[in-house]
Amino acid sequence: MKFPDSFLFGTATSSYQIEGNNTWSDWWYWAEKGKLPKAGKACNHWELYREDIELMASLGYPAYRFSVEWARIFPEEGKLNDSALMRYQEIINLLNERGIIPVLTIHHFTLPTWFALKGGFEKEENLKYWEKYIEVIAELEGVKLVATFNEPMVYVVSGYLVGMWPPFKRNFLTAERVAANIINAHAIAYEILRGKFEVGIVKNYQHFIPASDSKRDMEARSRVDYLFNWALMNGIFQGSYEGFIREHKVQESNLDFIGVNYYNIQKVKKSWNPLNPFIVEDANVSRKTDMGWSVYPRGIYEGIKGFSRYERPIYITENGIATLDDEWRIEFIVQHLQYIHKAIEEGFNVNGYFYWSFMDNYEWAEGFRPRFGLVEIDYETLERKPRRSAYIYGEIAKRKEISEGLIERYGSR
Ligand code: IFM
Repeated sequence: MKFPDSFLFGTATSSYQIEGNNTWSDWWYWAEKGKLPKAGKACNHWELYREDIELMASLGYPAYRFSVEWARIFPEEGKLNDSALMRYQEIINLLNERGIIPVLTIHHFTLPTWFALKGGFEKEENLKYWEKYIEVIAELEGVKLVATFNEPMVYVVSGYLVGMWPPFKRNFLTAERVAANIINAHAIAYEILRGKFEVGIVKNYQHFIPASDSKRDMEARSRVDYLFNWALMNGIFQGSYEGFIREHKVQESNLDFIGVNYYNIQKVKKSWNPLNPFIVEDANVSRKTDMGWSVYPRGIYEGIKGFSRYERPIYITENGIATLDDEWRIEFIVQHLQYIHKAIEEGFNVNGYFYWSFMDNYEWAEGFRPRFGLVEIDYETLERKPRRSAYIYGEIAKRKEISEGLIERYGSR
């Protein structure tokens, strides 16, 4: 099963999840208050980045998606930390020197605490701070693909609708205002960065099925699918965002590529509670991962089909599994790649695949328990130990091909 020569195989991480000691970030602030697990040194990547890039190169991964931490670059309002910016430039340079294509994400869930305390993306007037940050990002050299936001709807839903993540709010109107401001923030970034980089967004695709074949549940599925998967994307292209309750006028802009993150399948049920009209839960179609998620490889193909409506190059910017059963990880990778291959064969414009994650890391409100990594981290010693899946994925990435033996053993038929 051969992939095109230009297809990018890589791995993904994000700054807060691996760097350690991001003391100026809002997640750190809330962890200190006891509302979140502490990230502490995480994988100590901020100090061990050279070794990590070396390991990545030795495993044969040709691309790497990572994020920069706004709070490191601007630890205080108006105060640029040049040395942090230079460190990110050094990381990009090292990746290029080792033949690894860097893909950069500008916002991956965390904020500088000072910005969060001003109301973050709840307030349109705060976008002036975002603009300053983007002007600094524009100085980076040696990157082609830049994503403005990672999984904006996950950010909105987790932080403003179900209240599990900072700032722990549960309010439909606030949530949709944040989504609208993120669309505006994307537009600001697109305007400043276009031409220099290929500028896209990374959107989580959630595969939803109805909890039953009743009309109520089928309609609920369509509505949730629209609100979660497509409304924000449409907002970017159309200048009008349909929120949970209201329509918002937003700044129309563009995307040079679309990053799609895909993990699992969920079912949607209509509830009788008008304040909480939809029940969304695990679809229960497979053994559960350590995140409590069901695996459904065909969903990645459905996601690609869905996002192809925007007629932009697609990259699978995340796909992965939290498990200690590394054989299952290999099966997961092979089966999802089979469906990506099918999409490419059918003519869909898919250009890359990034496994989440290069190494075990801080999984947000779940702390360090879930293990998504190709590389295991011993959090006591911070030793990196590649799992078997790390080598197998390296072989796939180097050859841009899944061997018959792998398909025979792990593939779906
Ligand atoms: O760890 C996260 C990542 O930060 C965003 N996408 C999903 C991953 C697994 O939950």
